[in-house]
This record gives sequence, C-alpha cells and structure tokens, in this order.
Amino acid sequence: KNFTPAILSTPSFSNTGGISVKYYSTRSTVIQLLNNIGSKREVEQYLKYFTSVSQQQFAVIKVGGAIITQQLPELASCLAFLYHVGLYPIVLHGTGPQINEILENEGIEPDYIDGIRITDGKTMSVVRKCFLEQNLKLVTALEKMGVHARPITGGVFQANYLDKEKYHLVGDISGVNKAPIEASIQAGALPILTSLAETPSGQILNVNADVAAGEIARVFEPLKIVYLNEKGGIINGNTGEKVSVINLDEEYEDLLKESWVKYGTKLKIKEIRELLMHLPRSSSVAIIDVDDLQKELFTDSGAGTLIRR
Ligand code: X2W
Repeated sequence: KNFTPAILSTPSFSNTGGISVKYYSTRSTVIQLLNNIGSKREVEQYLKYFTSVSQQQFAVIKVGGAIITQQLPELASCLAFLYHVGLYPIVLHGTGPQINEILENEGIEPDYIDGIRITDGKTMSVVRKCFLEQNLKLVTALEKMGVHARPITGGVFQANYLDKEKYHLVGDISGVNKAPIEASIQAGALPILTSLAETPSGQILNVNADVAAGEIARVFEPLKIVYLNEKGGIINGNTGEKVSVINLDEEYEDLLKESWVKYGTKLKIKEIRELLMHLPRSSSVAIIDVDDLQKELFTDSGAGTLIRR
C-alpha cells in the first residue's frame, strides 16, 4: 500500500474555507503541529522516514487508562492527526484507574502484587467491563474526528496463567496473533487494542497493559515505541523530578535498588528492558505526556523519559 501523507501533498495550510470538517480538522492539526514543534521541513523528513516502512511498523502507542479519562480530546486529536497524514500507529490502552474506581465504590480494596492486579472472578468482570467501555470511548472519540478506528478487544493475545494461586485470572502472554491488527491497517483503520488475553481453552485473562504493549512492540518491531502516561514520564519518587534518560546497560541494576522503584514503575522498567533486549540496539522507548506526542514523533528533541540500552 502506498501512502501519500496529506502534509506532503497539501500546498498551503492557510485556506480552510469551504472544506469538509474532516479536512478542516486535518489542516488545523497540521497547523497546530507546525506551530507547536517547528519547521515543515523537519516534519516532512520524519514523515518520509515513517512512510518508508510498512505501516504496521510505524509505531506502537500504549495509552494509560488515566489518559482516556483526563485527556481524551487531546489524545484523539493527536491520533487523528497521524491518521489523516496516512500514519497508522498500533494503539493499546489500559484501564487501571477506571477498574479501581468501580472496585472502591463497591467497597473492594484494589489488590496488587508488584504492579500486577490480583484478579478474582468478581474483579475480572469489572476488568472486562472497563476495557470494553474505555475502548469504545476511545474509538468513538476518534470516529467523531473522521478517523476510521477498529476496536480489537480480543483475539490477539494467547496466554497461560501467570500464577493461578497468586494472581488468579492473570495471563502470561505466550503468543500474539498479528492478523487482526494487520487486517485493520490493511483496511485503513487504526487498530485500538485492549490487553485482555485468552487461554487455549478460552478463559479470558487480565494482562497488565504495559506488558501487553511490550509484546506488541516485540513482534512488530516498530520505528517508534511510545508509552503515554498522565505523569509525562517516570518520576523519581525521592526528588519528585522527571527522569529524562535511563541508560539500561549502565543504570538498570542500581535503579532497581532505589526505594522509589516499585510496583507499576518497577514492572514498567523491567518490561521495557526485557523488550529492548529483544530489539535492535538502536531501539528506545519514550514515556511521555499526550501533549508531547507530536514533538516526540516529529522532532529530534525528545520529551518525558527516554529508555534505551
Ligand atoms: C491491569 C490492566 C489494565 C492496565 C489492571 O487490571 O489494572 C493487570 O494488572 P493501565 O491504565 O495501563 O495501568 N492488569 C494484570 O494495565 O491499565
């Protein structure tokens, strides 16, 4: 499939009169992008680079559940921009905060071991409901911006029980079925994934969304791997400051000894390390805020936390 990014074929961004809402939103996001991050030439260079590979290899974007609640319009407009210029990221989202809110309203204390939710039968029904609801919310917001988005809420991750005694209905991913994702991109639709998995006998299991996004990145080997979180990176819990770079080869062992590296943060760093060990040395993972997504993708200057080997 040949892609002609709209930005390359659009001679002028100033005349927005008389064009459809879809194109208006494209043009306005292009203008916004150029205002935000600099020169058209820089953006064009990155667009050429991103369109030089098959679109399933452009990017994997993990969206933390909190972003769907707090920054849905910003997220949808960033993804709409990518779509309208002909780029098809694979999007995988979580739903951690929404699950916790429902559990807490029902008087159930959310329970984790090392950042992984202990998921009994009752919790699992909340997990499934939240994943479906948040997936629909994201897909609907995208459709409103003229984006063809495809909900993929199952059929991708095969898993076995991680540790049935300890975590109950939690999966350890054993395989990734690329077909639904490839078919979506082939059909010109952004694939929007949850991290729900299935055992060979059909039991649905809960999987941490950071972990599942890592598995997607491992099998697709994209040019860009981006984790969006509401904190805009990894925060050093002792100083309250954002960590700008983690060089795993030098820092990993010491980092794990830090008292603030625990729970979900520890799991995230471990998982990203595991992923980068399996990818070419030049690969890296950026953990950023939604507002920095375009800057991260289209300029040399990074934002948030960069993790590399
Ligand atoms: C996660 C899945 C959702 C998730 C959970 O139940 O919270 C496990 O921990 P965020 O918003 O990306 O944190 N599953 C097994 O990871 O969502």
